[in-house]
Amino acid sequence: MNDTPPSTGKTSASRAEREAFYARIGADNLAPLWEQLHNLVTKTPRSDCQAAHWSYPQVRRYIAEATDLITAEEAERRVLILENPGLRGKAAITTSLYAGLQAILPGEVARAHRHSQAALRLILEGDGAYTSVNGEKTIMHRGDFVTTPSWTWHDHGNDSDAPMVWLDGLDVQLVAMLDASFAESSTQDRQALQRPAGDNVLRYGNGLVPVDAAPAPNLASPMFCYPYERTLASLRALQAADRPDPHLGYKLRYVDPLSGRSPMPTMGAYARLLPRGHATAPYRCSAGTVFAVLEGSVAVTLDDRRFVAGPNDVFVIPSWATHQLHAQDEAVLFSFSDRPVQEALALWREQRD
Ligand code: GTQ
Repeated sequence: MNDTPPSTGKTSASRAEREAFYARIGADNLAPLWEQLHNLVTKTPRSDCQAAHWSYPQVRRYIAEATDLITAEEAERRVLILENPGLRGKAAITTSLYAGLQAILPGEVARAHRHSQAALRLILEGDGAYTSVNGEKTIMHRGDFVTTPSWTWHDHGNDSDAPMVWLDGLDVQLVAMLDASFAESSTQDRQALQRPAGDNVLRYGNGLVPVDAAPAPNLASPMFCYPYERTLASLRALQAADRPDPHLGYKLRYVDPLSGRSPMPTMGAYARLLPRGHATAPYRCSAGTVFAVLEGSVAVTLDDRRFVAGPNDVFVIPSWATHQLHAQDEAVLFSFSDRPVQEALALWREQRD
């Protein structure tokens, strides 16, 4: 803690003298680095973020209560925030990211707005509700990955006959840290549509793009829906032809078809398949990561705890926490993290034991 500068031969001052000095300079908005250097520049990441697990059946009961308590219209977004137990009160699931479970009932609308925070959705329950993004509707099905990039108008609605629930992931804490939050409400509940539903998938998602398509100023993929059936087919192709990576199983990243980069600059999203019985070797990386289970179940083992996550459960692994995943049945997992930010800034690290 107390790293005294090299001695010049003078007697060190007493603790009391130093404390008195700190108090005097404190009044002038100064502080001694040597009292906290090793807390600022740590050997490895030291996070308040903890590993945590939310059981879907349990949270689903609270969601049902929430839908009785408040309408989507009153709430604007009817969401239960997944609060990391080490970061309570901050609406954070990791140090940089927010996650929540959003519910929308048949006939409800979550009105149009836009904000500088980027959002992603992973559909967990229901079939046929929509999100509209910048003038285009996408009809959502379980397992679909949908993005609403920074400053895009978006509204949600449910014209199906069953509740829809999805996982929201936003870069709220990252944007807050940068003091770069801007938001605007639309005067319309539902934004005007300019293209047929699903246009983006056909226009950009078939290994073709319009000849003059150029990257958007918000660095976001023009494809904003990644249908689950395609994700599963890609995972199955890997499984049929390759051996699983010992640390990762079969793992894919979602990409912007124009740039090959992550669909949004601040969050990366990933899909992976773990064959039945597959146990990953110990792994850690510097991006705290949020997982959702789409198929099967996985036992998650960390240094100090173990839990089993089943369908639609969400769990979070903090930065630099060594973990292993053991697929009890064949498992398909979705995950997201701030990895693209760390990579862009040359900060991202991983360790494979
Ligand atoms: O759907 O636009 O969970 O703006 C938090 C903030 C969802 C959304 C959240 C949001 C949204």
